Amino acid sequence: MHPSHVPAHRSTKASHEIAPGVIPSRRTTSRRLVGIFLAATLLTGCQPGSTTTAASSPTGPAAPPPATPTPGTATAPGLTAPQRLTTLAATITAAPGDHTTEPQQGRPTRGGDLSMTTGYVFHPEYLWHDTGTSAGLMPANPPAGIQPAVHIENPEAKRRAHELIHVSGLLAELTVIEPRRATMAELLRVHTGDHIQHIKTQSDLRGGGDAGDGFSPVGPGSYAIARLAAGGLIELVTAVARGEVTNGYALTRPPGHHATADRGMGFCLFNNIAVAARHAQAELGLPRIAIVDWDAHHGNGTQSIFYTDPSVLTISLHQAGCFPPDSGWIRENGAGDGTGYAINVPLPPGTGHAAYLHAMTEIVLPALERFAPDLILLANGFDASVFDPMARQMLTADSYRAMTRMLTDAADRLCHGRLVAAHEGGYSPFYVPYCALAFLEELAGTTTRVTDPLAAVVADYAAEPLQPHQNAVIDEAAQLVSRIGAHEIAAAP
Ligand code: 3YP
Ligand code: ZN
Repeated sequence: MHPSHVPAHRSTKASHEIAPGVIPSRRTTSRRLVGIFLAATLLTGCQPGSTTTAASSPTGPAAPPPATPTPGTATAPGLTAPQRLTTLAATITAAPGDHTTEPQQGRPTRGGDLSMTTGYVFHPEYLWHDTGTSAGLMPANPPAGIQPAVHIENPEAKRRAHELIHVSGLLAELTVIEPRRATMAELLRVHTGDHIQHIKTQSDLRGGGDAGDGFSPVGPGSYAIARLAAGGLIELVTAVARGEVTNGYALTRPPGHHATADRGMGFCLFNNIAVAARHAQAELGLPRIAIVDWDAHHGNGTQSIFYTDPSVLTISLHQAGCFPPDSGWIRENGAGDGTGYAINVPLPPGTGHAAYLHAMTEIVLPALERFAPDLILLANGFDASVFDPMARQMLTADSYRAMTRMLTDAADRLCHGRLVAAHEGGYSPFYVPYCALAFLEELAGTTTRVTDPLAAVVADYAAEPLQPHQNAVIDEAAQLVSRIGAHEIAAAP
């Protein structure tokens, strides 16, 4: 991990507090990283450079990093490119298996707080939600030349994320929580009876149907699976409310944040987070709920469900104008009693690490402080990553780690650590797993021996400094923080 990817006020506690006699997990990987770093240089033609160099010099990075190259690989100027690649491949596979399920004894969790536990919800049925074929997302239509392909919202990224969570050894440190199906009464707290019936009807069709907008496939039986997704989040929030776990992550499908009260859209059937929020308010004694949404797309469904409700603060960071069209602008700030309780940060395409951290610091954290939630819910999309095909943002696994730390710190300060994340978007099968692992490691306050294999490749992307046009949006949205609560104060007799 590049040191600059960790906010200044913290460190990766587990990496420097390793008990005597325990092999530091980072050391074995750092040697391999050097090799990967140099391979990236070789493959892309980019010059490696420290983040600070890249960020401060308009002419680009100059000096190579101060790392010591592995003898025989990097410093082999006499070798041809194919020879260097072969040598590199040998380096990165030098220690097979040392990153898998060996227990790492003596690793502290959450600053040594052993009472802190992280819940995890997953179920194979989530992978059985069948989105079928399409032209990525447009319905396939061979006569019209629209060639069928695997739908972009398919199980692969999520299956691989779950497998990495297992193989890394992290799963063994989590409290696994079994999902159940949300009941009709629970869904009705958020959705209309007509919408629920529509999903059921579509789900009963032999070939499946659509949730509402023509982009949101309902596979055969997906009604039951969508209820298992919403119910999984309900079970997780319940465990957090009861203090059985401190925080948690529900790696669910189908996603939820675009679904409105009466319509599915953007691959979403039921709004899982909204259903969990209403359950927490109605049954768990958690009246004030903040929903942070860092999926690359606007959390329009969640926003619309709570738009006039001051008991639920929604904050969405997303790529401006990406999806839904014409949605998620700064001027959408809540209405009626909910005025001030919807916050949007429409970030320009190309926004990366520095700007997202700045938005977290300038908007999300102060908004949370001001709102003082009893529970923080997170619509956790990994489609703002640099490798995602459905958006054009530039986050890395370490960006998600750093942003997660900011949220766990806020949750610790404000609401006994209660932070519950629901999986949303994220479509890179090869990168989502590393983002999810970094996120979940940070949530659990630990690290595994598995590190982002692409970290060196993306180090320079992530080093992109905060740019003026990004800063302008963040500055403007930051003005909204003081509007939280201002409406009631103005309306008071
Ligand atoms: C839904 C249809 C076109 C864009 C797509 C976005 C899905 C998503 O990841 N939302 O968060
Ligand atoms: Zn998304």
